[in-house]
Amino acid sequence: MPPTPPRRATDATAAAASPTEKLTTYRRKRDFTRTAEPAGSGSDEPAGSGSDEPAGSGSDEPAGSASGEAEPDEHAVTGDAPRRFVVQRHRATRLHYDLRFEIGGVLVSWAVPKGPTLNPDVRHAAFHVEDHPIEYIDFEGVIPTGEYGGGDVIVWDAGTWEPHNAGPDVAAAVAEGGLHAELHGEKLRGRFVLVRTGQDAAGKETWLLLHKHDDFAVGGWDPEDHPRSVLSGRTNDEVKADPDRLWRSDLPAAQASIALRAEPAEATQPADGAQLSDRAQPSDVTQPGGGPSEDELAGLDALPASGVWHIFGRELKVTNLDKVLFPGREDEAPVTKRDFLRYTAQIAPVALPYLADRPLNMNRYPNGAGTKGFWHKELPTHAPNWLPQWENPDADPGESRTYLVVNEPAALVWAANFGALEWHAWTSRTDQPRQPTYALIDIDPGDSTSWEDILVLARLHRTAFEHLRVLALPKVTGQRGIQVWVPIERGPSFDETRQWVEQLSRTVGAVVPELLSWKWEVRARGGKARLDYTQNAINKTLVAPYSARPRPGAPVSMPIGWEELDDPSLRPDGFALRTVPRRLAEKGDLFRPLLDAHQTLPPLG
Ligand SMILES: [Mn+2]
Repeated sequence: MPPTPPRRATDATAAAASPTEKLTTYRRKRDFTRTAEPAGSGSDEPAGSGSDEPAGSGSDEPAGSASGEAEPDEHAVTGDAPRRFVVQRHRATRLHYDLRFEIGGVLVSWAVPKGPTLNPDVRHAAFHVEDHPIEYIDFEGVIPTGEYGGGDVIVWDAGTWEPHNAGPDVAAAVAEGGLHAELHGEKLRGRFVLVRTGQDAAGKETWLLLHKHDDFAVGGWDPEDHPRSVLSGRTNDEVKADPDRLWRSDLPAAQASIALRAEPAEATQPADGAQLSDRAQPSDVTQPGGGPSEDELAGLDALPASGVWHIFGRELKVTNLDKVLFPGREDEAPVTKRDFLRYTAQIAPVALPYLADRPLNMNRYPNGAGTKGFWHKELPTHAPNWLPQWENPDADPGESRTYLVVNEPAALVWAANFGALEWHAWTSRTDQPRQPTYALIDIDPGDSTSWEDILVLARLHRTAFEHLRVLALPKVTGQRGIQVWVPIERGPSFDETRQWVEQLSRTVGAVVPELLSWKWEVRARGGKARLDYTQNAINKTLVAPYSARPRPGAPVSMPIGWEELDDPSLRPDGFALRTVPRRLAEKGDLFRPLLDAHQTLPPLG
């Protein structure tokens, strides 16, 4: 075995350090002056420049911020209750597993590229990385893309553990370069050994992780054969497609885990390991109030006409709050910008899965829905630095190049304050902009198309998709039409997708030729409806689910159930900003099944 390297200062003091002192490295790696690198993962990469620290320093730390400081974990202090451990499968620059032990009120951590295994015949390299705050123990979700260490994280295993060789001072054993741990997880059980072997070229401690030949050993066991989260049952792919949470390492640890969707209050921050797997499942979650807190909403109400709103962990400068953005409908009061921002914050966690990782085309009406709007795609240079954005590498000179990407709820609130009354996300994602993830059917009414005609066309599509056994879901547009959204696995081009939709539309349309025109120009259509397949193209969009429309009363483009086509009270503009929260509380997000679908479009006979 190579000689033991000199201990780093953090190790030498680890045994005696308080949780506050132990988190110093973690804090140093966060830069509070700008969007910091995530969750310390900048340095828990198994390879790379993890030991480089950004320029920010712990002195930027807001007072009393980390809860490891305010409320040291009771278990660690008393030593009575079981110690917890977690293994997070983290896809960042490289896939690795983060093995974290609760020791002294923090998570003492190793990054293991090949993962922990029950196989006693192999030894896997491990890299001792900085301690993480205890709040990270149940984090599952995404670390913002575009930042170092950005990626997706699942709670791959969790449970309790006991030290075996350490006596009362486990931190000292780690500092000495050896830890024997008896794990009681859902996947990992039995005796594991971590032993320090040296230092890599970057100065990072190298260790080996192995499983003893005990009753729990399983020859040939491979962690990659057991890919699902013990928290949610989901894979990294599934969490990435529809994350529940975002980790904002520039915030104090107690606030860093940002809910991206509404969830019951009891679902947050389990108090002990036993609750880790009791967390509410995403499907339980419908209440839009779980996004912004009461305090955050009250903060908006308390602002004068302009000011700084603290929302979703960001400071947003908001303006003209009392301006009317939407005239009232019938005898309702008009909708002010303050009302619109409140709605946006409430709906953002619900709408986020349909916007995330996609360029956003903003339909702006800075002077309100009664005026003429315009498309705005280029993110303005005055936009705050933390806004997620994407550079379109294929943009022609003079064409929009830098797009807003709504990867966190506050980004949508920013867009709303910017006057984006309508949100149109691309149907492709930024990493593969030429491959759509939805095929879209747009039942677009003409001047003489009645609502009954639209319903006839929508029901024909319902029948068609039933026959095809393809998952597709409708939404009303908030104006006069209905759209059908069809989730597809990436692969086919926009051209192929558009051809499929055209073929389907012409087949359906042949049943009711009297209702439809296939003419391109509106004037040539004779007032008839059109099945508009042409929006299946790069940078062409339909209005996003839950977006408002620029009409009196702020109607909303709302997902509906297929059976609602037979509800005589259904109207294409029947859901509006003031009624959507109640509807969501009753029905939930009816588009949610689209997010878990993995389907390809079948050949059409
Ligand atoms: Mn990691």
